[in-house]
Amino acid sequence: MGIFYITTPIYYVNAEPHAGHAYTTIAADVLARYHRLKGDEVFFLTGVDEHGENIQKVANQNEISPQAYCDQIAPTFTTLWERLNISYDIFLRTTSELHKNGVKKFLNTLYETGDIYKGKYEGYYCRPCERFFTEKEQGEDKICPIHKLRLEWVEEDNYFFALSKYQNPLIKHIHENPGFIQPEARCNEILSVLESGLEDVSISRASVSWGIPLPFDTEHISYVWIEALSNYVTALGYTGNDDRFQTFWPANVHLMAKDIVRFHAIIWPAMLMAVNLPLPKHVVAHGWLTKDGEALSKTRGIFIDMDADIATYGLDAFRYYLLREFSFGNDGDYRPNRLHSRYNADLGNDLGNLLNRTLGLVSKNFDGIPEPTTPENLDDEVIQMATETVSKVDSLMNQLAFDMVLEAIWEFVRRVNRYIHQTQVWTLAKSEESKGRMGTILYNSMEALRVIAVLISPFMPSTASRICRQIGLNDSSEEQNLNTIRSWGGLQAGVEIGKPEPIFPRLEMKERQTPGKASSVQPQEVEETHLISIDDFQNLDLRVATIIEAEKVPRADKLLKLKADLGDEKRQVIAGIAEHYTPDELIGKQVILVANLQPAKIRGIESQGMVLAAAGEKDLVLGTLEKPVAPGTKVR
Ligand code: ME8
Repeated sequence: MGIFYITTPIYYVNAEPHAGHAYTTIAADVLARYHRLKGDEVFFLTGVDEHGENIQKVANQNEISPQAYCDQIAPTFTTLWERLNISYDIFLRTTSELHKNGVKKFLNTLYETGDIYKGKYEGYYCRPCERFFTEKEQGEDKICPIHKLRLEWVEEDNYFFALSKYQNPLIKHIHENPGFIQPEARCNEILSVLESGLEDVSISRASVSWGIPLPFDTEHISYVWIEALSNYVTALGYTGNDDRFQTFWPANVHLMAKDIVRFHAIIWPAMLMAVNLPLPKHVVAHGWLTKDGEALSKTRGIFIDMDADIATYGLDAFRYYLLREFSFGNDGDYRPNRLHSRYNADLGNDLGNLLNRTLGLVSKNFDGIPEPTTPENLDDEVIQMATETVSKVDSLMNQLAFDMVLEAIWEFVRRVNRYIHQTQVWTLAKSEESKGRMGTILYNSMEALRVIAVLISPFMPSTASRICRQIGLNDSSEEQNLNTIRSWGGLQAGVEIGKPEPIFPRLEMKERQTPGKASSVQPQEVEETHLISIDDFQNLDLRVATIIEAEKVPRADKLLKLKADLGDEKRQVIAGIAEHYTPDELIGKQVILVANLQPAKIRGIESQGMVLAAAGEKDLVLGTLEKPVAPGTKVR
């Protein structure tokens, strides 16, 4: 059993939380839940950053005291986290005594190291960022790149932290600890900042009154960032010998978006080095969640309507979409129509149907969970894939590759659906003899569902519980864990199954559901559920494309970047075929391209379509044409 301490940033309370905050917090929740499943002792910290000039200003605008203002806003965060089923262990408020006492202790320790000195600060300052910009960062026009506001010239008597002294120790630490800053692009960014030289940072503000006074000079208020960063230790009751602190420090993962990685990967580690504390193991920055390609902004009315989408698709589908759709380190554009497609395809068609058809057949033909008989090759394949999937998920989870974790689980879901199809299990009820075989296949399908339920439980906790109840694990998914799914046969034959009910009823695009209403939709006939209409098929724009260029995508073993000629236009396509084709052998090949697929960014590169291939368990063969035709020809 290991220890796992995970943190989100503590969010500013100058406005209510939005989907960007939800994205980080859901990702942290998934990790916390996954480590609990592994049997680790987990501590999951989130909270709010309540001090500083910006909060003071909003409170003034609202004509209330900053404390009263914070007391009003902080609960909007906890309410949202409850709605999003966030399993945090502590919600830290920086106005709490726990934090204030910890900060005093931390700053005194820092002061005693001799790395703090008093000086005058003159520089360009961004008020919303609450920070000075170094000369290199200011640029010629002196505009803050985040807030697009002109930087102000500010002169102050401040206390400074001798950050510059830590330039080389930080570079050394990064080189000696691969994976300290993730992903690699962010690590390189930090290294280049470090290599171009560090300036000392001011750690107090003379002109701000809403904050924690410096313990060694109470005339000065601690700079909000310095105070906020220390929340990661104050939340553990930092006193140097507190039990929780001893158990959980150093943090395993500090999670955030790329906007604040410099604070976490430079200033915070330097502060820790100064006071002689171990550094966090990983500082992980995910990408930016955008809407229609634009940054979320309340003032500009660019927001993600979480309430509407959760009401329509349910919380678990929303959580699934956020982590399945985007590659974690990259920016991701939130698109309700993609959520809709994933809901119907991945959740309804793949997972929901697997559960429905399995349980439908069990309840129609058996009293409770059927007894398995001697396995055949096909059964062994499924059982082996279950074990492989558990290992694959573990390794991808350690890389925080959430999208790939879910893809690996869904490869298994689709494999089990294919198993049901290959064995034509629904035809086996005819005779007593074939019914034995039917029982084995259905038992295995239920076992597969048990494995799937446990693996998805960090992402979709309520869905996992519902599946567990339906497959006869009376209680919930809670008694299951990563160990229980490492061996096959956890379900007891003869046990009564729960009431089969659809978990993701199909939704039409315009249909907005209210919570609770969803389950009133009836499941379709089990054997018909994989059929599509001719209209569905005609929605696909399939075209012949000639590959005119092909090259490997750097640092992506499976991906090739193709340029395809469609007659009157050229398309760039990222295809997961690098393990099966070399770039050279592709030139001149004619393939079939899904031409009206929404463009997507794969590893940061735009892909404008998808090539069709036959994908077996091990082989992948491109669909080509029997004889050459004009590029762009429609395939029907
Ligand atoms: O920076 N996409 O607080 P903050 C993805 N108080 N993540 C987003 C996002 C978006 N569009 N918008 C916000 C602060 N986030 C400081 C932190 S920590 C010691 C102090 C998430 O309210 C993301 O995690 O501005 C980002 O790093 C954080 O909110 C910034 O939150």
